[in-house]
Amino acid sequence: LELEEALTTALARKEFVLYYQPVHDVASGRLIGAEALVRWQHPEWGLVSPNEFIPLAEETGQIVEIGARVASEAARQIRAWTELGLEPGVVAINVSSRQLARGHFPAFLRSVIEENGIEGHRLEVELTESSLLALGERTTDLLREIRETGVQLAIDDFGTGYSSLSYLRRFRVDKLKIDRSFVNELQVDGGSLGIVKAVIAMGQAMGLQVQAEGVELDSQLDTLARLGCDSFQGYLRAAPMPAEQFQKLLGASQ
Ligand code: G
Ligand code: G
Ligand code: MN
Ligand code: NA
Repeated sequence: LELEEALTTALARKEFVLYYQPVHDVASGRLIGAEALVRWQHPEWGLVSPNEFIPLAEETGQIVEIGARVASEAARQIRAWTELGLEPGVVAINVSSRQLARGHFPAFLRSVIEENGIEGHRLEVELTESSLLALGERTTDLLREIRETGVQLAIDDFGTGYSSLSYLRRFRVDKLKIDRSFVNELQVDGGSLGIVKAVIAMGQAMGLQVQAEGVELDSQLDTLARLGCDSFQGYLRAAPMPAEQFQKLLGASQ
């Protein structure tokens, strides 16, 4: 209850900020975008990780308001960078099933895009396999309506949930993000190599982009390059960083 009240206060005081983790093209190494990750800048507790408050916010429903702030802020930032003559690429945001289930998420996205005057394809929405399943019958329509806004769709943590081939055919998405647990074990466990190989091959066969998460080692990146993975993020290149720092990277890369 205390944390719930603290989150309400945090919303009122606008204490949520976005960090950006750079996303790079595997083949060329070029910077092609970022994943926006929320943090809570608490006046006494300092920077609070989303792991500490997203689960509760999902339970209380506060995730809807937090998620709305995240989407608006990402769009505002894309606009600001574009106006500075920078090319931010595609910025991904994480969206919980509760956010999707409530109200009119596609219409909300559309208004965010229009109010900030950005192109829809500048934004990417990351959904997990479990949120897709949680929505049941409504998923197909919701995904179609999201794609109609021009926003790209990615399946986050791919491979950790119910990774079914039939839903990949049914639900049209643009990208699969290979969960970092598989990338992490690439060099130690033959099983993970097989999974990563299979996901990349499947993505290619279905015309989907494949992005690896949590790349920490050169050897992991080498393997991903050899297998034809499209893009990656991870500590090897950069951890999530404040907007100003990402802006410097954008400036330096162009
Ligand atoms: O950013 P970090 O590095 O600590 O993220 C921890 C977890 O919090 C991840 O699973 C990530 O998907 C989730 N997360 C980060 N930002 C958001 C957000 O804006 N909305 C939702 N729903 N989850 C987020
Ligand atoms: O669940 P999701 O994939 O949205 O969350 C991404 C999480 O992974 C964030 O907590 C982010 O800080 C973290 N992360 C990003 N790159 C790396 C990495 O190279 N190694 C590890 N261990 N975590 C990472
Ligand atoms: Mn994510
Ligand atoms: Na992930």
